[in-house]
Amino acid sequence: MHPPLPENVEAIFQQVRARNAGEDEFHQAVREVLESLAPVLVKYPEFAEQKVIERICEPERQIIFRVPWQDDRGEVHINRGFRVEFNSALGPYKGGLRFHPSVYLGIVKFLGFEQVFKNALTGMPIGGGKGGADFDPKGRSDAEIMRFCQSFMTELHRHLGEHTDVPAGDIGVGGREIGYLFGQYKRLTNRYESGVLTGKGIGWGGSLVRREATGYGAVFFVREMLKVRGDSLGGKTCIVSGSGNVAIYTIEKLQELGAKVIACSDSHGVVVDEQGIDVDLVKQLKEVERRRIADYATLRRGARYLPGGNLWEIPCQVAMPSATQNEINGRDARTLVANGCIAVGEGANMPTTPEGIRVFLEAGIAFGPGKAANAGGVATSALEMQQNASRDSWTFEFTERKLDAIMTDIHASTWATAEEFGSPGNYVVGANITGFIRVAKAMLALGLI
Ligand code: NDP
Ligand code: 2IT
Repeated sequence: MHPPLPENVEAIFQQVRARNAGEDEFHQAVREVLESLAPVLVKYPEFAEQKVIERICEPERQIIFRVPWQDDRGEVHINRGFRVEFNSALGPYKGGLRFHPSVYLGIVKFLGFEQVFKNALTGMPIGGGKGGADFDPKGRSDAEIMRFCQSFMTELHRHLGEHTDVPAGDIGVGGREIGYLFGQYKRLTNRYESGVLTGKGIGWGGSLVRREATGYGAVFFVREMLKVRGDSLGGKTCIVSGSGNVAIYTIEKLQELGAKVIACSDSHGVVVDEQGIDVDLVKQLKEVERRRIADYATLRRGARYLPGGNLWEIPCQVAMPSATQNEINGRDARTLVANGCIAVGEGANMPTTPEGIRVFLEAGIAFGPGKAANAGGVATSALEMQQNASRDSWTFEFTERKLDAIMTDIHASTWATAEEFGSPGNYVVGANITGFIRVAKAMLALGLI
């Protein structure tokens, strides 16, 4: 099913599999990068001689810890917390925290591994890491969320620092959780160390545009992919999976650029609104009232709710998966292509299965992999760190222009690398190789690390 790897790289992959048994998502993320690397090892034989691939696949440090907390009725719960500090060749470990019941070491490691190359692609001085907990925030009160965050940070704080490891949000972790986490870090350390977390609120060290950045950035990346094809987003019919942070600001920017978004979703079902999704209503439901997307259809005339529906069966020209990993399989990809989809931009991390990616690439549609397309979130986190370091705060317009320039640059460099290494138009190869070379060169320059 997978294309073969060169013999020496296959041996490395088998070793990674054996050393990290049962971590399927991590294996999947590693395999995808290794499949891109054959021409890199020809140009840079020192990477193989110095075992850079083996080193990059082994996290620098993995922290697993107990998170005990009490719910509002006084019942005790125990969750498992993680922080995988993957690679610090380019800067402090940087990457989000995910609170979701599916979280285990394999998920955190796949996310951390991808983060290393994504962060390198931004051109900013940030290494890669990821963390989280198998905690389910659904249905929990503010007080329960606060107690969980405080307990989580009570252990994690000793591993963090503005020059060491700088977490941010991911699934289940947004502005509210970052506030509780930052407050506890501040109490434990007696330091107002703004740069230790990003995604903070405006008024206490946060950056304008960070909330919007992943979604806006993903749309800028798709705009660039269409531009090289002599096309634009104007008038395009789009679908966006999820209805969380990334999905909401993807919808908002698509609409600003003249596209029509007719559907979005959550883990329970799909909402279809042929007039175009009312993004302010989605914000009110999800960001303020924390309700399900099903309620959208009861509040908006003409909208339909499909419980358990498959979003990818809705015909569109542009699809932006923005919910979770492996949400588009081979069959979904074939359906999208058959229905006329010409561009896919991954707002989520690894939302397309390897078979799905092959379908898109073979069909010749514009496919923007998450490492490149969703890098705007972490890039704007790095802009937040810059503002914290200089005790400055920039305007929305200035910060958005910087984000746009970074995404345009990531598009240009992944495009150029794909061409240089013999896979023109293939942004998967372009992103994997560009990120890998930047990290590998720094690792070699820093000695045997
Ligand atoms: P949110 O928690 O804000 O939203 C997640 C959305 O995805 C919700 O609509 C949720 O539905 C849905 N979802 C989550 N898990 C599943 C699942 N297992 N099956 C189906 N639907 C699911 O998270 P974000 O928007 O921040 O993150 C979305 C994706 O973007 C993730 O892959 C994340 O790693 C990636 N990402 C996030 C960045 C950021 O800055 N936040 C940056 C770069 C990438 P429900 O409410 O029903 O669970
Ligand atoms: O996957 C990601 O890039 C994120 N969740 C954002 C990480 C960050 O540090 O802003």
